[in-house]
Amino acid sequence: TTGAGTDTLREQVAGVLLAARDRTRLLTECVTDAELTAQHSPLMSPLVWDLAHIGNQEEVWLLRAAAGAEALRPEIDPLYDAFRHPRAERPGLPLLPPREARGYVAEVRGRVLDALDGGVLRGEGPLLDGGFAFGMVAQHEQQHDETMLITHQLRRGPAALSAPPPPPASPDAAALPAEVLVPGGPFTMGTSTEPWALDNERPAHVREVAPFHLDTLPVTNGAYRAFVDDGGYAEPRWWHPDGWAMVRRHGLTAPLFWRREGGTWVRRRFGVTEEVPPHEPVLHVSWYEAAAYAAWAGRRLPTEEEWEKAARHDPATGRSRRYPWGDDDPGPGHANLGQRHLRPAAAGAYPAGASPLGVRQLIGDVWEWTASDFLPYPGFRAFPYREYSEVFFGSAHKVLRGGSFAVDPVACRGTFRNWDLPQRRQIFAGFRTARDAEGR
Ligand code: AVJ
Ligand code: FE
Repeated sequence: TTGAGTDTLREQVAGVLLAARDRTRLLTECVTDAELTAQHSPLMSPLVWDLAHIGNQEEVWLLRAAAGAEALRPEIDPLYDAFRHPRAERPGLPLLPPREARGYVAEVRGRVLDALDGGVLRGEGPLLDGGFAFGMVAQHEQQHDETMLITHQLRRGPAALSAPPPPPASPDAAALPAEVLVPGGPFTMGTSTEPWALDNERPAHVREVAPFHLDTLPVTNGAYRAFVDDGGYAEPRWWHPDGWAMVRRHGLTAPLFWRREGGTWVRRRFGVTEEVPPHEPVLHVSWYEAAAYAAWAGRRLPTEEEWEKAARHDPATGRSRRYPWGDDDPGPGHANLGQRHLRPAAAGAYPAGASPLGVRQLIGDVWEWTASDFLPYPGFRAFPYREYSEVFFGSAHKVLRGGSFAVDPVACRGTFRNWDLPQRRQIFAGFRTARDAEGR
């Protein structure tokens, strides 16, 4: 790379690392040390584990692998290896206490910035190409910042976080058609050119997609409530057998955090109780609940290729773009991302983020469950480690697309793939529905 090119890249890399750290500090400095080391849910790690794990991954990939430096704290690697200890067991480990964890992540970051000043980006190899390892580590930190925000949502007690409300639905939203027709035909799925795309988004390849209809907006609380009120949670015919077993086993009657109070549904949100807002996209539903709602509505979840075609295919040029609105990085007018607001915007917000066919809020607000299992694309190659994606491929995990209000732009693209178990409800997930087009 040329000198000028690396200077710009260095600034970009330093910028995304700093933004991630600002977010991490916000999430870990607003509670007491006791709350940092406590386990707020068996589904989650103590916040102090996420904190040191962020630093440990940065040490492994940026200091050791990219900069070729000697290990700083090799003895703590096993503690922060996500595959060695399930989340429920992490509070019992001899974790670094809050002060040491903060010192460790700061020490690693100082050395990473020194390596950047020392010209590490002028090195060669796939890890340094386009600053990939740095982009990957910034995304990793931001992904754990979303995980930590989920922990905050599960935490009991008074509010520790607050943010201004998102923008309202745009005035034209009420007149939008309920669904759009996405024409059939080939489109390019995945990417071979996005420099910080992760291994599971690669390579770009052509997929044939049959014509289908897709909801213009995410399914709202109000729409979902009609399913609840219609006895949806008491009617096995809408449910996948495993989903029905889950409903029965746990006595589910509504999304996670919903509670009946008098004649209304209320929910607790980051320490504050409020009425469930009818115009907001539904949140905290499992894949089973999303699929059951879709069946009740006479529809289905979109596949991930349908979702990506709706989000990226430009019918005017036939090209797949980076985002629904084009190739520009997400700005505050495009999408609700980055924990700027600690809730989804009403369905019908962000008209500037619409796709060419007029589909709204594909990016941001809520992760969207798709019908698809998490599988490799043809030509997939694990990089830089099998445990990022490859070990999760198979029928156990369902793909989510689009990103929630808790996702940072650095970890969000039209090609980005998230995945989780179909029973998970604590994640910031909702959905939209689809149906086959006639005569296909
Ligand atoms: C892509 C969100 C499923 O949190 O398990 C974090 C991201 N990988 N550390 C997860 C991840 C390693 C991953 N998800
Ligand atoms: Fe991780």
